[in-house]
Amino acid sequence: MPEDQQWFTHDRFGMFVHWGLYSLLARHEWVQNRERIEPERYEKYAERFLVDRYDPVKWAEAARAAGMKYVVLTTKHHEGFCLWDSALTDYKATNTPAGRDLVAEFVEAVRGAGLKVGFYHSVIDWHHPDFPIDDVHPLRDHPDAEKLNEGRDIARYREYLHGQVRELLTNYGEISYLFYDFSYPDGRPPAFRFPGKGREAWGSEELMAMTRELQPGIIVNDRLDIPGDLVTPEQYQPSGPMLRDGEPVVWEACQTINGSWGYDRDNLDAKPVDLLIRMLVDGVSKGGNLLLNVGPNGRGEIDPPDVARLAEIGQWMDLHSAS
Ligand code: FUL
Repeated sequence: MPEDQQWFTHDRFGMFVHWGLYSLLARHEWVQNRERIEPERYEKYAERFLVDRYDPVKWAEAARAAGMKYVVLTTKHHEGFCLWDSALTDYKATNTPAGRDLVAEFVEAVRGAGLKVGFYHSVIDWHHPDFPIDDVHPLRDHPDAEKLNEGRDIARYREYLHGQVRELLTNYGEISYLFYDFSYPDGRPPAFRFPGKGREAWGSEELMAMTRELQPGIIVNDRLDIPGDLVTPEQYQPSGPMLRDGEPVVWEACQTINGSWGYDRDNLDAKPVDLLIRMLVDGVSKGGNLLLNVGPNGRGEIDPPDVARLAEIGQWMDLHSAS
């Protein structure tokens, strides 16, 4: 890895934060898709986005207490809602009762805690009127789906995507890490079978070049349908060092505490803390990082049991650290 990226394999442990309108619905970040909620109906949740318990200083404290060194926030998930004050859409936190740029506050808090700042950004967008309706779009079974799809122009969406990334990488100082994301629920290779998906649709080469130009030294993942700086096994622990063309490659497992990335109120599947610690140790022993997720609730608070889990991980880290 180039020198300015070496912090990543040294630090090894980061916090992933999935937070958006889906957190209000409190049952998985894919809820709009799973329940086929039409954008006009779904966007009404924005009127309830009060974030009265949002205190990113507490998030950063919880990360630091666990021994994590970087924090990665969903600036926009597949639902399309933006946590920052984008000039390119009205579908954003500033137009909700929250009334402010939540990414700006996040960046300040994380940096203030001495941690590195990372962004997650979805290249899929179920709200944008130019994003194609495919068979994993919430409108897939709409009686007029075909008609609604007419005139959707992926070039316009691509311009929006690039413009928003430009905002995120220009207006918030140094950003150390970027997790671009697409995915399909059944694990099939991303539907490059759909027009409007994949490297051409997203202008991946250009997007990657812009990312590096705006933030030299940034670490970018591999989900633009072109290689990145690392590979991102999701919700599984690789059985050994990961290879690309026979050569070891930088990798980071992203893992949930309970199987859901977004806040899932009734979920009782939290992994025990000793398992979370084993996952970290196991990954590090095989040359990987762990990006462990929390899903704050719709009011902006990380569930107290998760905060306690993170503190317990931190106790283990303290006990076993060399200095
Ligand atoms: C996936 C997404 O579809 C999930 O919702 C989550 O964000 C995970 C980290 O990446 O591909």
